[in-house]
Amino acid sequence: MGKRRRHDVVRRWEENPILTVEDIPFPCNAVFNAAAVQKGDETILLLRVEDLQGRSVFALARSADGYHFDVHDEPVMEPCCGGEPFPRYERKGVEDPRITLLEGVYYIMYTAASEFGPRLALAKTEDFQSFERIALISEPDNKDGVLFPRKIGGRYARLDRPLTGETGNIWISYSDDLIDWGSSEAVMPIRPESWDSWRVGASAPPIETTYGWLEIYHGVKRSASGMIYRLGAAILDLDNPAKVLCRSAIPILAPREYYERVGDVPNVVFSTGAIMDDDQHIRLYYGAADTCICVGTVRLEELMQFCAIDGHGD
Ligand code: BMA
Repeated sequence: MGKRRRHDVVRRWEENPILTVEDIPFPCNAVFNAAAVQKGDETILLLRVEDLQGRSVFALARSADGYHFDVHDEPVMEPCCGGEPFPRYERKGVEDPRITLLEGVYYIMYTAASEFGPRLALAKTEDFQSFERIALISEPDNKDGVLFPRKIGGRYARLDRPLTGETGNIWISYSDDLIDWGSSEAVMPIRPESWDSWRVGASAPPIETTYGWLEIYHGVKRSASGMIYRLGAAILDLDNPAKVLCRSAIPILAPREYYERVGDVPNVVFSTGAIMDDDQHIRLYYGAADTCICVGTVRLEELMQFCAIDGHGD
């Protein structure tokens, strides 16, 4: 099912994009970068929707088949509406949510954007009806936070991407309570000679597999006309995820289609959610050109073979 472009191991759904501004029941500029989770028979997306003022809010979409979605009438999280201290640090919006089911609770790690710089924030829901902010959990400049779905070595773990000057690498931190984080270690650096030479960041939350933690990540290259965002895959050691066992030498998905090339930010495929079904088929949800939402599919086995091609660590 879906169309495979030469060179991309991920097959694009033939009816991409699956969500555009036309599908959003309230006024907005763009919809992109959605968190994704399977809850029983239902696929739920938490959409980043940019309102007419240019700030992002979160909205909910539900689907019975993972490809056709209905969007709720109103946003479920808006920058104005968290209690103190959130409004101050969300003045420019709430962005790029990632959902992890951990100990029976759906945690949402997202970027709180303000003039103070991007910070990671954590919220939770149990029913996708009421959402509760928990805490701001990083200093600026930090983005691309993804929570692991279980404790590792007795502690909660997350990947994140602190900026180092203008470039940025993937790090790991640990916590006893999901609020205070430390024991940080660098996990995966940029590769100066490659498509991920400028910045790398975790995309979808890690998926546990027999091979290790599957981490779908984004890599950024700076070109004469701006940044190019592509997606890659890495396998992290199950017991020590700071150890990269395998990393795709070339992207698993790169902007090639018109809707990925042209939009508010051209040449962007950016994922914040992937779902692996019981048969090890992965549905990869991704924002295209910061303007719409698409889906592609790939089997775990195919990804593993792809990573293994000259794909060792750094
Ligand atoms: C990143 C994030 C994403 C965005 C991407 C491309 O820094 O802010 O939200 O999709 O840039 O513009």
